[in-house]
Amino acid sequence: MTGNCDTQGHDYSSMVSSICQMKTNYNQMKLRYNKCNILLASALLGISSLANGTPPRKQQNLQKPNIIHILADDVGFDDLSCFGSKHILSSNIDHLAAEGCKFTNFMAPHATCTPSRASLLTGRYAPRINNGAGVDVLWPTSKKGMDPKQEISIAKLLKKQGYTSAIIGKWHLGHLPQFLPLAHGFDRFVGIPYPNDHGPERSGNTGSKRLPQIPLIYGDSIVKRCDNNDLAELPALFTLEACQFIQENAKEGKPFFLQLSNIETHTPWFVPKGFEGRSTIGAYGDAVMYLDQTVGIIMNYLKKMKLDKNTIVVFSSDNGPLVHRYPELEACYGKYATVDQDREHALRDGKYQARFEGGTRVACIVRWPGVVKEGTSNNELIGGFDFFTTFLKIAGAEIPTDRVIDGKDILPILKGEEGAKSPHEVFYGYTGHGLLQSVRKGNWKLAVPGRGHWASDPLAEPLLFDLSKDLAEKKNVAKDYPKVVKELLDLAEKGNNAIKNHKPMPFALD
Ligand SMILES: [Ca+2]
Repeated sequence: MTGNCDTQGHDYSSMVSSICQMKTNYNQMKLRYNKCNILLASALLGISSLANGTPPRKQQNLQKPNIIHILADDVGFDDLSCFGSKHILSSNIDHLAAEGCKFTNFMAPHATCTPSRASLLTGRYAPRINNGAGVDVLWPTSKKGMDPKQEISIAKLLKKQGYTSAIIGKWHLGHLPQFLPLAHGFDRFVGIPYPNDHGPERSGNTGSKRLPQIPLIYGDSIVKRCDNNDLAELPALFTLEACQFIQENAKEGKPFFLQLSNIETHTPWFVPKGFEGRSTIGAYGDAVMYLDQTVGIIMNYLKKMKLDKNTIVVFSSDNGPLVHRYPELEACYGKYATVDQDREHALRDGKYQARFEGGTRVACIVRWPGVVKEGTSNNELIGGFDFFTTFLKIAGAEIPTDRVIDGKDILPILKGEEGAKSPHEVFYGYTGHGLLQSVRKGNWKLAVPGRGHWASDPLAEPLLFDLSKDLAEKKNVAKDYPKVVKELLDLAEKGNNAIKNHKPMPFALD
């Protein structure tokens, strides 16, 4: 890289400094525990060569583009300046958007980490996972996970096309070895198995403070238990590891798939000292800006490696933002988990519920030079699981036919082809275990009555919103359109039956 700058020319000396400090920390850890594997050592020692941006030695197969999905955690739809934030300047992500396309009608597709990530990797609504058992938020005490014997991950399918795959960052699909990424066909995993707020400070659902310190895992081995200072440094480490992975594949001339699931902006919003107070809206804003900086470094590195033209880069969040104050979290982490409820959002509600748009509609950007038109915006409804099918088709891989795959090929939409329409006439808002909370058809959105789940209260009567006029879902028009309510309630029943009977969703296209 030229100096310590990101794609916008901003200085990131503090991040380099924090990486160097991390190198020291981890060398000390290595001495203490002698558990550090070769990968860790090579990644840390490779800082200087990474900084030089060594170009690839072998020509990559241009028919097989690399794929990088930068998966943010709990970032709000409008908490990026390119998506309308007036409080958070995300200049590197904005730059990514300027070089690609913004998708303004993108569904995560679930409202919490575990089901959303399961869906991304399998192309299926999460309630279908594990033969219909579904997956919901997992804890360090959980014995369950996404079962590789029952699910086929994108990594496993891309491998047959010559791809090397890595997940770097948060996993959250089961922390026991039989559920970790290597068991799902990933060649590399560097990260934490569950969220950064599932450490000993957290009482959570366990009713005690007996949770262990967050483990940092390489492959399937725990190399370190993270304290709060370590957690603040993890995004830098993950960025470094991502660059290392890119570099190694570039040297080999192999196509790669990288899911960089950095932990920002999941609570606690710890950042290195250089980032404290960088935003004007507190710890959450600082965390978004830290995330933004890591995106800039990745993009700058790709360009220096001359890989950016043959790499699809997707940026999205796994679910909506934390919008309600949680006394339990505040008690654990203070200002690093205290939500500013006065801040207005474009969408109603947020993380934990699929009833309103704020839980599942998130910012999404795709950059692919020569294919995705620069500086464009698209409002067709697409879902996170569509990337599963689309990436596989681009790579020339087979889509599994022995199970229902909900994800559709959205390449025509990515290309901005004239007349390219959403492949989802109906879209469902499910919890990970199959509680249906909403149904969308076109601009009609029905909040389905039923019991509450996490942040959502029980709902006695259906609510209907016209998203074309009321994106914030403030005006319930159910009484004005009883036929629409009935149609969507019928679709809700059909959707539930489709999930229950392992069938495609209503109106799903082949
Ligand atoms: Ca999340």
